[in-house]
Amino acid sequence: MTGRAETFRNYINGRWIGARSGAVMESVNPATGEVLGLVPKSGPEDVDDAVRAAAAAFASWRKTPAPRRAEILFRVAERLVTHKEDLARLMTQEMGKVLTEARGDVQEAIDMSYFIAGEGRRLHGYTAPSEMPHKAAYCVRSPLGVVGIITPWNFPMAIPSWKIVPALVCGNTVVFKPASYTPLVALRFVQIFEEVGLPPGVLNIVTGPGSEVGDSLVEHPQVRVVSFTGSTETGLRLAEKCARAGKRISLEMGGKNAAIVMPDADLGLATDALTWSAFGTTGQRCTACSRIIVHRAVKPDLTERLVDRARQLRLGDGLRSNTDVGPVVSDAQLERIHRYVEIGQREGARLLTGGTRMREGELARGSFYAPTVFDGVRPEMRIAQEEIFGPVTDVIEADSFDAAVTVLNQSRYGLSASIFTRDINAAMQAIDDLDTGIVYVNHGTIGAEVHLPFGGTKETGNGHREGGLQVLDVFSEWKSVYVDYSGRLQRAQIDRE
Ligand code: UN1
Repeated sequence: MTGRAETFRNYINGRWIGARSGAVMESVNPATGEVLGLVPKSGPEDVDDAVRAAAAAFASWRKTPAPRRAEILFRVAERLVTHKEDLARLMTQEMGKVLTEARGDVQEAIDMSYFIAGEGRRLHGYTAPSEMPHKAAYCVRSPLGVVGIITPWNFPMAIPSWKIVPALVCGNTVVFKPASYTPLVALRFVQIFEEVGLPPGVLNIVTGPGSEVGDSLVEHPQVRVVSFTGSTETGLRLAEKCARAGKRISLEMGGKNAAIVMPDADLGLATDALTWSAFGTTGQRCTACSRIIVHRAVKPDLTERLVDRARQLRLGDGLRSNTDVGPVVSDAQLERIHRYVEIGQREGARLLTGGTRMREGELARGSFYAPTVFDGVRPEMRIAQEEIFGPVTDVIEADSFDAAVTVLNQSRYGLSASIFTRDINAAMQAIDDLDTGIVYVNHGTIGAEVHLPFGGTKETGNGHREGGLQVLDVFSEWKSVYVDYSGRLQRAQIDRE
């Protein structure tokens, strides 16, 4: 995309239309500062149009047999395969992750679409024997209605797919509000559903600021369920609104993920995995490893290896094949990350490498931050407690397995955890005792697969899961069915003879 920026539109009721106000906002490449496109800066009136369209489309979509709904979703998967490369390139341009990772993000949406489309022929309930003769009892999943979906910019296609595809297979209709940093990928994703023949109104997208579009979507009386991924602060605020209206909300929020490295670990493997977990996606994953809890016996060795690797990482435009780490998503994020680094230094942590905005040469055009490693971090420091969402990781020393587990669990969050050890007993005890939704053994904290439940404990979530079959519970309601074919009144719990 060069020259004059193209103007894009919302997709509402099967039509591409601008915001009613006519307002637009920019999507900017964080590696170059180039404006990639203009998208609607929508408001509550556009949300209302979209929700009404979705509510109207629900009447026939819920009655479309689930295997037929799934056929459309299989076609989405196929089309994503065909367009994987151009989608990945757009993603790299729009939010900065390197091209290999952007391909992985699209692949995750492909995996999710195939996986969940398969559920169109299952969506299993169960049958149960009744207490009464000549009476059938079983349960089925029913859709809820209009689902409001609010997603972040760090996985601009994977995370929307985790929500949109299961919502649709269950028979709901959707209004999707993507992150303001990544509207173009989101619009292109929605266009793919249009191209494969999803009926008008079933999936709608409205771009615009969270405070306007997100809030009015959550508050809209015709929205029955909300699925949100983003910060804990915003998530809990939206949850309050939902609680007042008696709506279901599935929250996927912050993380402060940690890995434990025991003295018997394969340190080469741990270095590879932790470099990837801390600095992959420029540290902007909710599963990123931002605390490395290492046993005293191997701390000098592991720290030296990590620092060495962090220094070798090449920063640059993610479209270049020799780039290891792309920019962070914006200058605002860059400044936030740097503030945390200053906080860490004030708290007495030792900066081993990084800690600087990168402004030499071509990097001056974008939002680049040097991969950063802190040593001498104490578990209660703010840099060890608060989510930084950037290429910054802390080394924390522990002198035993028990101490390491205690430090790992000493967090308000509980998304992903990992342990490096060759001792099967230590690994299994960690699996028992780590209070997180995801545990890895001899692997970093990132890289969850779509067919297992994804989510976290404590302030990371509110008990729901994405991915796995568990996601179907977010987007469906159970209906229990009793069919009495005895021809007489049979009172449950009472007529026992
Ligand atoms: C996120 O960081 O918000 O497990 C999602 C992973 C990826 C998804 C991360 N599959 O790291």
